Amino acid sequence: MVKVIFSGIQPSGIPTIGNYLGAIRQFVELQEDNECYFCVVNQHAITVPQDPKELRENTRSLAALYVASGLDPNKATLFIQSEVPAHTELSWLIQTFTYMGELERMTQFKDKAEKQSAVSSALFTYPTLMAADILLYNADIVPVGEDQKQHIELTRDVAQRFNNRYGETFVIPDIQLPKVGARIMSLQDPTKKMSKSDENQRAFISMLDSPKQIEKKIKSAVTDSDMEIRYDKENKPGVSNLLAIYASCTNQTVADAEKHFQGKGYGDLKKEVAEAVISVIEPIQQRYEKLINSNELDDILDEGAKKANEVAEKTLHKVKKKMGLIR
Ligand code: ATP
Ligand code: LTN
Repeated sequence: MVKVIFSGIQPSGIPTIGNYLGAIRQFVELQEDNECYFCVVNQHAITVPQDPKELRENTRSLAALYVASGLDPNKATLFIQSEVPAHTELSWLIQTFTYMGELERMTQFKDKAEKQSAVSSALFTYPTLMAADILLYNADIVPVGEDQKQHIELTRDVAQRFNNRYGETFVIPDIQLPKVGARIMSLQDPTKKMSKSDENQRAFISMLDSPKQIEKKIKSAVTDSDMEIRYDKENKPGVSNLLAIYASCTNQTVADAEKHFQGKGYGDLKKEVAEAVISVIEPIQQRYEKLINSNELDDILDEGAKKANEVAEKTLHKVKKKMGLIR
């Protein structure tokens, strides 16, 4: 049966290989047999300060990377969140039945708030915008990395609450995690997830890094002082992360990757991980270069926004009617 799929990535930087392996690659598979919506969630990015020029560029880059990674505008709807006003409007409505206590428990909020000198109220209500994104399209499935589990659970809770209060309206979405690559860790602190907004450039591999930069960053990745290549996240987080990246890039299990490196040293491991990453990323970069300044990209995004607006408007109208907001 055809399922409705929704997911989004923030243009808070250039996507990392974590975003690719944990999210975009699944999107490409899912578009084949499902009704898919993939969004550049720029209004999520502004929950922390952004430079307008950079935000505009990163938004375009992310859209181009979606297409360069294999998302096909004939199969999936690709669009920019701020071009579909229903998202922010539904977010407000959802806030009226989301509790402070629920939002206070969100670990992403706590992590991000800690890093800000001033915390915006939008960072706090962020999960209600995410719920709106998902619920507007009646999504059955939300493919995301493990870090987003709590937000999806909250989305389910508030959707269920609305349905109980106002009658069946929202589809209750399920999360879908990737088998390998659900959580790629920082190269500099392998107990933290790899993040495109990390201040330390060496902590992440961006999808637009050159092969030289990739080699350098992996070479300087934190490992440990013993010499054994073994998957053990507790005691060997750095080596385990490199194994997970290798396994994910070469489409094998972590156990197979472990076997492959038996008897080899950290130098070999790093060299092969870099090669594996480069061979995944290079063809994407070639397509990206052709797209980034093209009118084709604008046409794809215009068409995507048009389709998304049609679906989103319908759901929003239904919700407003049930809440007594339509004259
Ligand atoms: P930011 O640095 O701004 O917090 P981010 O790099 O963490 O951003 P998001 O835009 O929040 O990325 O996430 C986009 C998608 O990529 C989500 O589905 C998320 O789960 C997935 N993702 C992000 N980082 C990783 C990672 N290190 N490993 C696997 N998946 C990831
Ligand atoms: N919160 C997510 C990004 C995001 C998202 C969404 C993912 C915003 N809206 C809707 C899936 C569905 C993040 O920080 N990774």
